[in-house]
Amino acid sequence: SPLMALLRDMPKAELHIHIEGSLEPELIFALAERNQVELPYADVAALRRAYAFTDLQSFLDIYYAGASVLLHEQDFYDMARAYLARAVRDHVVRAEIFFDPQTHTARGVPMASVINGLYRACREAERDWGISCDLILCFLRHLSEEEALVTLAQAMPLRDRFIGVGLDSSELGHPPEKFARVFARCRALGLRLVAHAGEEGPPAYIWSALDVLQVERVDHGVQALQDAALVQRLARERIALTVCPLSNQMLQVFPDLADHNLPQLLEAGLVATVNSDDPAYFGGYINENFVQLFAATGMGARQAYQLARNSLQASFAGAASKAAWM
Ligand code: ES4
Ligand code: ZN
Repeated sequence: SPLMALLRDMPKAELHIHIEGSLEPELIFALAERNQVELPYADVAALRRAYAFTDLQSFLDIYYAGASVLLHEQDFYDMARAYLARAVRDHVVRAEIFFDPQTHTARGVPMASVINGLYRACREAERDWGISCDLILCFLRHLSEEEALVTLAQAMPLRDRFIGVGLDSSELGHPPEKFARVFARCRALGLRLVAHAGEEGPPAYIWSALDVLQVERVDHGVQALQDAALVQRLARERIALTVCPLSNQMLQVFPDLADHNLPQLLEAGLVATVNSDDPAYFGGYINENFVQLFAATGMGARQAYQLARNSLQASFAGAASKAAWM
């Protein structure tokens, strides 16, 4: 239909993609073979059968197991190259890519292998396909702030190879304020700041991401609608929410896409965007998120244009790039 063609073809930015969540089962098994890593699954089909999630933690356990095959700079390059090729097909003109260094440094992988592999894939994709991309380093919130500070120090020799920092992993019990000092240091370093908040967690976590961490965007943020004063704050300050519909469905935040609150977020005047989160695990890349969300909720062309415009506007690309896209 014309609407589905519009959703697929319109230029868009992807602002919420965990690169380790783009690892397809076939690539997981290929890298396991190449690196002689033993997996607790017999084959691709057995791994896929394990993708039956009940909440965020049940997903994270399998996501960290999948990432265990990444050892060398070339592995990180291959993963990011595959994602960026896929994003170009979905008419993504700008990608801001999360990575989880602590998942890898904890297994003895050097920080430089992680960042250099991802960085080379970004520069080559810009050269080969014209997509604009940058990296955002995420701290794992189930670990301590001291461990986040060590991670930041390890990344400092490569400071020019990522544009910002984020906060991800298990939300409940790990509020943003646990990371106040490390985010203050990142802010002083001129890094852009984002954090996951209000995925499973309460509106209070979104407030502290804004007030304590001073983030510029909120990842997920769908629980904001429970707090009218928070909605007013997000709308007034034009703080973008990077919403991930298929992720929310798979992790039972909105078990039925028809009940997703993205239409209400837009109606409330919020700068909502559509993103894929972990596309290899949640059943689709960014265009699949758009198509399934619109099919389920009955939104139309007006909302499609609004979401594409929001994504480009909320990106950390330079003003000249944004002007060229919009
Ligand atoms: C994640 Cl869906 C989600 N939530 C929090 N942290 C994550 N890391 C990767 N995917
Ligand atoms: Zn996420």
